[in-house]
Amino acid sequence: MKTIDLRSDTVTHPTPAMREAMANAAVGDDVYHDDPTVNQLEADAAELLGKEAAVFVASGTQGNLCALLAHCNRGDSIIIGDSSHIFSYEQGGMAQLGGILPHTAPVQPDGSLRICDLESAINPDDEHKPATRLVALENTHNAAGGMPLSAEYTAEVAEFARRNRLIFHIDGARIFNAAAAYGVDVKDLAAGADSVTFCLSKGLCAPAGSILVGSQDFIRRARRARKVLGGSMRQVGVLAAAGSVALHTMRDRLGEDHDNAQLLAEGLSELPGVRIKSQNTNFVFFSLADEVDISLDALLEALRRDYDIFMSIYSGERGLIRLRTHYWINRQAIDKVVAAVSSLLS
Ligand code: TLP
Repeated sequence: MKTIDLRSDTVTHPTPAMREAMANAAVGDDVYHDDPTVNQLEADAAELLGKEAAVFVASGTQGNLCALLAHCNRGDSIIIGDSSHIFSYEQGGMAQLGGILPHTAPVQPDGSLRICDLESAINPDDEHKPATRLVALENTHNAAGGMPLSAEYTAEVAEFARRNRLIFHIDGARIFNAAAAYGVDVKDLAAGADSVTFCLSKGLCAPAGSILVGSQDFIRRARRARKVLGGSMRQVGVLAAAGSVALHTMRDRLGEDHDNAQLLAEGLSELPGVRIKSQNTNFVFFSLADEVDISLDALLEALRRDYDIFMSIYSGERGLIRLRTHYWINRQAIDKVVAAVSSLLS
């Protein structure tokens, strides 16, 4: 990728090793459980997260929706962060397709939900009220700026869920970034959760695919949900092969993306006119000072036109530019970005 694309880590292309694995993948009909490459990926993913079973799904959105459809009945309520991806960016699939009601709790600046807010979001056992069935966290938290949640905090939420007989789901689209940030085994971040979705695309660079993990019985129901969503694919080992390379070779390098995000934030922070709002894991958010006489749109357009650098305006808050580092952004790219922004602002 010669373009420097910082809009998201979803833009990552597969690596040469992934393309080779895809070309050579053994395949079969996955609806019959006959695809050896998918079966191996699912077994490896379940093991890695410390759960009984796993199912390969098309996307993070599909993984989260399969989880909610498998865990909840129509009319159930779930407790979810008010800026969570599931609530804000998945078209309300839980309500559209599952008849599930979200009850939001405020996401704190560190990406957490306060236990007191979770307690007060539980409906009483009252025939007027939807039954509260589940609580969900997001790790790392996208809208909070890539904030990683710790194993200690996750354990507290797991304990809250157990105490209140609630199911606990984690949208762990970037859970390996959280594991890298805390230097812990991802199992520690998944412990206590009944289900976790994570993405093989994004920072791990697979061209597509996510995994949902949980108990055998839950995964059997999630497979049914995947089927009704039209997400059961056939010789999908060609995608799972890339996913396997992602799972086995791309996790341990995520710290480099975090270091590069830090370098990027440091470089940009030295430019007059740039205000860094936050830098966590592989995310950087920045805005322009009032005295700068170029608009955000004009800056982004000039970066694209003159330097082949792509950034995006963050839709969750006015005036913020959102950057994500990933495998295809190296240190030279960081230097080029800082130099380009510097020359456009001077
Ligand atoms: N997030 C995308 C966009 O949809 C906003 C991005 O560029 O960050 N959970 C989290 C926390 C996510 O950030 C995303 C994708 C998903 C789930 C959904 O994953 P996909 O795109 O595979 O459906």
